[in-house]
Amino acid sequence: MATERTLSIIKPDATKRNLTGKINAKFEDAGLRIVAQKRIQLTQDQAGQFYAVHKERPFFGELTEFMASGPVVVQVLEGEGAIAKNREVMGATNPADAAPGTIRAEFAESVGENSVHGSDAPETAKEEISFFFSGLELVG
Ligand code: DAT
Ligand code: MG
Repeated sequence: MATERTLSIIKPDATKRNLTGKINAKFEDAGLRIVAQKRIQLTQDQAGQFYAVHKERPFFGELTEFMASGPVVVQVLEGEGAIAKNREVMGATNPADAAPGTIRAEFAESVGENSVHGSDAPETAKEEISFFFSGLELVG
């Protein structure tokens, strides 16, 4: 499998609880390399642009309000099959369904406040990485 890059976000529920290091250890233990990372505060409008694909969903307002409720850590993870591997380490969207040992099983508070985001396909990974990072911030 090819080396890939994916966009990860450590969400406000996790940054508030000081879990960035514990979550990053899960990525690194799974062989994912953190090749870019920054802590930022999104506006609700920016969160809405990022999650535009969900704008017709009933939880869109709740989701964008939550994503703007505190700092997030946005990061680029790299590795063999990084997109699928990251989704595996994250666990299912709803923590009640997440496999034991996954980030969401261990740390997520609810389906909405579920600690992490990860891109779901090569095309979205590319778009999401360029949403947050310029070429200069990404070492080749
Ligand atoms: P994922 O983050 O696993 O890719 P998704 O793309 O379906 O999940 O949804 C994006 C985010 O929206 C998800 O991480 C949390 C929120 N969300 C999804 N379903 C929800 C629901 N039923 N109620 C509240 N928030 C929800
Ligand atoms: Mg998704």
